Amino acid sequence: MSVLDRLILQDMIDFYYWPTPNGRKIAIMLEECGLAYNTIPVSIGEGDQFASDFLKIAPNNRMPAIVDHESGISVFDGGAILMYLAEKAGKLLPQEQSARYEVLQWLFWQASGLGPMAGQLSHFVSYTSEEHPYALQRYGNEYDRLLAVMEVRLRDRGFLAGEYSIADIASFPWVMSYRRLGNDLDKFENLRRWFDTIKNRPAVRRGVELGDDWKRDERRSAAAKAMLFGQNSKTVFDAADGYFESLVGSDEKPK
Ligand SMILES: N[C@@H](CCC(=O)N[C@@H](CS)C(=O)NCC(=O)O)C(=O)O
Repeated sequence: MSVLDRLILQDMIDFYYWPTPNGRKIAIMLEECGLAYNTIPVSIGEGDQFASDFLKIAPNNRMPAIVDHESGISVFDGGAILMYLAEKAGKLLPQEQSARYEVLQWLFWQASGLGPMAGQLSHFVSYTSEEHPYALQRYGNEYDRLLAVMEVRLRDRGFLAGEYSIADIASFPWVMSYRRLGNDLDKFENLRRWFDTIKNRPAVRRGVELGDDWKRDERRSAAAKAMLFGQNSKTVFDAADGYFESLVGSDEKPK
């Protein structure tokens, strides 16, 4: 590696990533901002999120997370990462206070509403073997309601906060999953326009494709399901004590 390559790497952003909707928000943002980044796969079905070095950056044992080697700052959780990158690049989050809060309220709406509700729906649609009609109805209705909130908002503007922003980038991957989540965009004419406009942005395409060829059914194996969906306080304490790392390279299965 040349000295120049080493200098470039030193200033790059390490991007801890796995190709899921939450990961893709940040892949899209990095591409939109044209920031140099080094992708570090966090194979969540294999337990990479419990590695002690990763937990120092992301104590919630969830990706995405970033480390910006230029500033020395690390950030976990999608909304905070989007704000950090927007401020670093001077893009997609206005400075002016009222425009900034237009964006931030929709960013927090995504982080506290659309993301968690679609995430729960996704769990019951794709990752359980038993029937859960109440959960499907509850989260399916809530996802449908949230799409309608976007539809009404987009009746008289192009994007959630007027101009294209981090609020749209945060929301896009969870709208992108609409078919798998049992919805369609037929009754959401303006949301469909918004979706098509964003989908066709070259940076969005590049972000969505990142890791597309990696192993995709990681959450469906029995071991992965046990790793991902049986977590409780013991998991967090075990991870903090290095238990998962002690399993690497051994035949022992997680308790
Ligand atoms: N609020 C977080 C959620 C991140 C999240 O839920 N990541 C999931 C994948 S989509 C994860 O890393 N799961 C690992 C695990 O469940 O142990 C964000 O938006 O960044």
